[in-house]
Amino acid sequence: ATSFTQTYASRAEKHANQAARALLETIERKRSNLCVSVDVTKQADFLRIIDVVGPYICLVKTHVDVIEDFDYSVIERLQELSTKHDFQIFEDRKFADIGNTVALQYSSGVHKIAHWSHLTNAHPVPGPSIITGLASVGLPLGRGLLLLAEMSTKGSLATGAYTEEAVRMARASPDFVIGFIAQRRMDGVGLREGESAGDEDFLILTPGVGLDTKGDGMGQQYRTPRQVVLESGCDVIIVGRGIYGKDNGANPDAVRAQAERYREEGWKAYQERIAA
Ligand code: BMP
Repeated sequence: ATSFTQTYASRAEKHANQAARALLETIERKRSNLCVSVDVTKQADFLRIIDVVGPYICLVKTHVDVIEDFDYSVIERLQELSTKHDFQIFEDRKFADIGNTVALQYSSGVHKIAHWSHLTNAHPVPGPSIITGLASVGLPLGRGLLLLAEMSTKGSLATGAYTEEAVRMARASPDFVIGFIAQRRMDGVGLREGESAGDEDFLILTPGVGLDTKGDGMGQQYRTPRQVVLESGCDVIIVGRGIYGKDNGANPDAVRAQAERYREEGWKAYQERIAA
């Protein structure tokens, strides 16, 4: 069986990277392949939303640089919530510079991402040295990296040969690169003649997920959990505004209801997939 029909639990057993294993185990334990993306600008909104959705998710995705009243105590609260509700953390930093610079951006500055974020991601545009730079910081801490192989936005340039090169870059660093931000399964993509996929198992985390709208008027494109998990073979659905709405999650009951709804849809699609 390919990873398409394998359970999260059986994939966890085989994964060499600690962060990948932890995520897969969390998904299985909580029966949730839902990641919530909490893109709000106030600490209080950020922490309230996470506390409400915590029971229904495997992963919290952050953009900590948008928090206006950021200080390091937000991270400490986030870590407490991660323990309380049993979820992993993914700072969606989208690194895109030379190895030396990304190593500094990952380890240092105000946010010290590597110290608290189990997963982070990078654009493959600089080439393999971006992985070397990030791995020098992240590997000793047991972290995992996702490469942006595709994007959800209209007119994305991350297609075709670019996507294939991203997968080749990942294949060359299996200890640290655990998968992709992408819109579909990537097993075997970009293999050259005579190469085989072996037992590679990339995790696919997929943004651009929404049940009620097709887009946001700024290029975002939404697909349903069923399209993403069952039809495209992705592993984790990433949902932001579909869960916390237009009012920064002011109504906790509404946020909870949406989190339950997306969790349910994502899990149903997975169960159908492994039964295929
Ligand atoms: P929303 O569900 O509200 O559209 O949010 C999607 C989130 O996923 C945002 O945080 C965005 O930065 C991120 N994202 C995306 O939408 N498409 C991509 O291709 C890659 C992303 O990281």
